[in-house]
Amino acid sequence: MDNKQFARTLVTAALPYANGGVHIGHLAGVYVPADIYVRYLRLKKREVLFICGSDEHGVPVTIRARQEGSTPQQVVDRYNKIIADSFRDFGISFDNYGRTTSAVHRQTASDFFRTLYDKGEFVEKESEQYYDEQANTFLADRYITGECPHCHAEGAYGDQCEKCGSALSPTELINPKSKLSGAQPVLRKTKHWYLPLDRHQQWLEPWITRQHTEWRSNVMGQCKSWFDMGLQPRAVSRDLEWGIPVPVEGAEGKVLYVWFDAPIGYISNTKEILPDTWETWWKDPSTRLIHFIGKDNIVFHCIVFPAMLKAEGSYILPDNVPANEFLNLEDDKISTSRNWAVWLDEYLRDFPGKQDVLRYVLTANAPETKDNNFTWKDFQARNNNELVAVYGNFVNRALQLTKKYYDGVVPAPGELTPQDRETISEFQNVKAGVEKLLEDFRFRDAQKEAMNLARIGNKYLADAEPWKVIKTDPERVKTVLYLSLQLVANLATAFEPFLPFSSQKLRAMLHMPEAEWDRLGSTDLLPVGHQLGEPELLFDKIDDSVVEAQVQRLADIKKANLAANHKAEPVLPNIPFEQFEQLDVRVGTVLSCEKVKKSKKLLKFEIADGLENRTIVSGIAQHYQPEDLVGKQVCFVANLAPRVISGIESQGMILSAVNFDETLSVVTVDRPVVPGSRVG
Ligand code: B3M
Ligand code: ZN
Repeated sequence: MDNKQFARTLVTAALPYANGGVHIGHLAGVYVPADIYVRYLRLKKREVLFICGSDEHGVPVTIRARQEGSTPQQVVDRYNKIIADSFRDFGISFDNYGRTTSAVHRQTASDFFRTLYDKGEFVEKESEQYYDEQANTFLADRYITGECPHCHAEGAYGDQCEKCGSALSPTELINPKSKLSGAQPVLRKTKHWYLPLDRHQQWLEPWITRQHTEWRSNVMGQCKSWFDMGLQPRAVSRDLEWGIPVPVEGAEGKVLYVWFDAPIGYISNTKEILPDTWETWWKDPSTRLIHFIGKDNIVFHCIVFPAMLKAEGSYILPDNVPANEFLNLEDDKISTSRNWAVWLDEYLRDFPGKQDVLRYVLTANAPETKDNNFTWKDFQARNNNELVAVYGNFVNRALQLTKKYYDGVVPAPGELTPQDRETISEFQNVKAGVEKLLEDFRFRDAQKEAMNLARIGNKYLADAEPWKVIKTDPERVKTVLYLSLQLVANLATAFEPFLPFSSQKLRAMLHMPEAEWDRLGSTDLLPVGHQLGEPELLFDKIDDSVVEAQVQRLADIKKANLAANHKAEPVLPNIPFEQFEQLDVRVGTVLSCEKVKKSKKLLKFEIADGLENRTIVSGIAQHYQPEDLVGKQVCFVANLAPRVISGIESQGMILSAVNFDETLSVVTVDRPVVPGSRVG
């Protein structure tokens, strides 16, 4: 829908679970695009509100608390702060960042449930669910583990097998066990309230598929597949202690399902800062509501929450839900449990002051239409080749030349040449381009379009060559630098939604107090005679060693994960003791060790074996430097029939352990022994 018909825009960003920090996937998928959009609307002087907060209920929080031996409240207090700090550090400019444990939220969510209950919008149903008789509690899906019915892996959860990825329900698990007590859970009857989505399908389906054809194709695709399967009633309560109590008689021990209360958090977090006018933002049809989310939240924002709002009856519905796909890290799915992520607090520790570099790279790689990939090499390349070499370089040249020729004062332009006119017409187009793309939620392309201003500027300077022309036609240089400085000022404005820190720094250098979006494209942002500030570098190069350290950190994590998940090979069939006795394993001291010529893998050993010494050839050259083995005591099979390897007779075999990653480690003894000692 054309957004001009709306008086104001309410933008929400998914409420992150307060059971972990924020990583680049969150930032790229939700918070940076939402922030760009909001900053843009503010620059356009539109009325806008940007709402977010921590999602503090749900089973993951209770699991985390149990693992740590703390309470759910302690967990969410800690992570709420970490998350809020990260967002603030990265310039995510929420008008309110609330919490779903706040008093206003508890009341709002509780009232919302009660309204739907009183209107008869729920269906009450009894069902059988697993109960832990030792812990005296019903078990959330995640609290039940067992054998996966599909791949037969142990340790599958009641909602999902992480080995084969199948979605499960707890009763499908073979040999279910409670994670609380280890006991086998039993099925017990329990009553819950369901939102009958099946009844809502008849208005939801045309509302999305006919009235919102402009929604992104990934969003539309998911909605259609839900409709095709036929919507089913969804339980909105749970048997749990942590959460907002179900406000109905006879509902002791039951709380609102976290996905029922979380989206209401958008409403309560609005109410919190605008207790008198929040209804204008939620109930007036001239308000436009936009939800920024990741793709795993599509069904809740496009189907469940709209059904809740419609059932309540007095709320507006979202006008758009620009959901992103996922960002991978170095070609692997980001995973909190495997620590496969770049955490925002760690990034800032390693790259202080470089928030905008990450914002830039994440937007350039935004997973808008398909999953995308973050790599440290690409991060470095985009910084060095785009931010430094294109944007920073242009700004620096324009400012340095102005300083050198005119003491940093904006010179008066003379007559314009055809080249000047062409440049002006090119950069005047950028405003319309960026705006159209932003209004269509195409942030990557919008940022690229903003970057075009710097490309135009670099080309203009390279063609006009003021550093040469100054000697022959100094008047001409005034025009060239005047226009270049206008381009620089335009860059500061155009990048304001994308790279707020850099724009602010650049405006300070230009002595330009405010960014005026409506004047984007003008050739008089900086008046003649205006005194500029001291030029500084806007961006700086990132060295190879810095990104190599990050790549190494990830390689170490990968290795640790592999080691942690490695399962030993099955043991070979049993052998009788006599057969074992036939094997003669001894300890020998390495007298000398050298590479076998023309072989990559082989080392030749001289081993003191307490008898006549012997030569052994072993395939471990890729795992050891020969000199590091000299003097070591190693174990070897002494009665293996000699074999000729690469022309050398090998009299035995040195024993090595084969690690999970196929690296080899020779078997040595724990304290020195006489060469030739038997191992047994
Ligand atoms: N906390 C899930 C998530 O972070 C959930 C979003 C709630 S938005 C109302 O993916
Ligand atoms: Zn499985």
